Amino acid sequence: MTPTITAFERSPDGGKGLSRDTRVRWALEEVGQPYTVRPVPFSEMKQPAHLARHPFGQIPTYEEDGLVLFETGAIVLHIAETRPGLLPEDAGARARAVSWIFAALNTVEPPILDLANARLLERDRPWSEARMPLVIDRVHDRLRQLSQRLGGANWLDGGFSAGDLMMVSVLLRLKPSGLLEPHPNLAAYVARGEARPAYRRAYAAQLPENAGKPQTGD
Ligand code: GTB
Repeated sequence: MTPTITAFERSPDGGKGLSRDTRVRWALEEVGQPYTVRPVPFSEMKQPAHLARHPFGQIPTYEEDGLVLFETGAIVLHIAETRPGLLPEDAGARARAVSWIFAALNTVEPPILDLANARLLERDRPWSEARMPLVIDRVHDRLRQLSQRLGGANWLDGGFSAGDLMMVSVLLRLKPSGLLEPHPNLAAYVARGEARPAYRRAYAAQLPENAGKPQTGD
């Protein structure tokens, strides 16, 4: 059965590819899996039909043969485990790729989200200006560590994997801020991810003008 994912009916980023359905689309494109999209209007996100798919009323979700998943980490891992192309064959390398998925979501993404919240939601608070340098420093601390580990390699651990897909997806959120620029190997890493044909297809598919068109997955 063709999987169905949910996405914002109208993404607040206007099609910049920053909503989390993009990483799921990207994973599906990498493994050549066609999919359909169920757009969810804001008015329906916290209604029972969508809460049955996602307990927190968010996007994306993933449905296939009666299986309903939420959380992009779980969804991308499921896609990678059920189709070839996103995880290495070797058991150790596979486990390390999974570590990078978790690292992207649990270690690198939180300070990036904190920065987004500080800029978007907390700007008017009296303490906002004083806190901002701390928030930015925490992002740079993680970027420095990641940059050191990546060094001159193309990908985090051998060939491109679901770990890179998740890490690049997380770092993409920083692109408009310019915070990647002091870490040139990370900026190049993100650009390598964006240049992948599967990413290009995922990006094109999430553009508002392509909503509702069939997604081929190849
Ligand atoms: N941990 C979950 C996951 O990884 O799946 C987080 C899912 C999540 O935050 N979903 C967001 C959502 O549904 C959309 S992607 N929000 C609605 C709600 O919580 O009610 C986050 C997002 C939103 C907007 C932008 N943007 O405009 O740039 C970027 C990212």
